[in-house]
Amino acid sequence: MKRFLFTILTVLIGAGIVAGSVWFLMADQAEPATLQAKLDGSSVTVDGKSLPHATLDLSIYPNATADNPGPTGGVYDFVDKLGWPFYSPSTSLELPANSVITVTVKQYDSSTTVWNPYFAQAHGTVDGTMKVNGQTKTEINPNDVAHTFTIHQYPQSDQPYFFVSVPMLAVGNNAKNLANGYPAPETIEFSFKTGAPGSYVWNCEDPCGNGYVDFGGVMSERGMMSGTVTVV
Ligand SMILES: [Cu+2]
Repeated sequence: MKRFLFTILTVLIGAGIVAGSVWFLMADQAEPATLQAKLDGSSVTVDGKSLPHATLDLSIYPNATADNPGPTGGVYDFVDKLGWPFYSPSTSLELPANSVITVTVKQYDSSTTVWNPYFAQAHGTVDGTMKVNGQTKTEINPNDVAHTFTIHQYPQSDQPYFFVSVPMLAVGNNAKNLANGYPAPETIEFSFKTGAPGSYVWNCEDPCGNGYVDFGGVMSERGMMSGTVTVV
């Protein structure tokens, strides 16, 4: 009888830990407000098809400051949020379907060498290129990557294939901060085509977090280095 009670107690404690973790992680993963790409009225011809054009502006900051507090909610509200990089103004992105999207990123962070040189190349963009400070390129040096912007499927998905990955050029490690508390940014611009409506995710593939091979922490944190892409 004693052993039976002990077993029941152990199972109940286990269930409590699982339930508590789910609650904790769901609270952490609150989705930031949606940022919509703006249709600008023009159209772009890709593969012989004329498609509507939309733009999306993002920034990547190396850390929050008093004037730029970054995302709220999530684990970094009560750990050391000030020391970690984040995409801004949101990581929840909404894109029009069957359109060409031009994303412009102002990148203010220094480099952490990307583990896999594949993620130092542009993939899934129009013509396979990106513009880095106005220059057309297909790749950058893996040592000069600060972050990546990588859109992909959920595993086991029957939605239209969608994969875009672009490396974000780092500012120099000795770059001086300006009055706003950040160095002058690098500008990365890239365009890609959306297909039919669907729900996707994106994340950074550069080891800018902590934990296992620096892929923990902010790397999986909504509002920082991971988010959603909804094609509508
Ligand atoms: Cu990153």
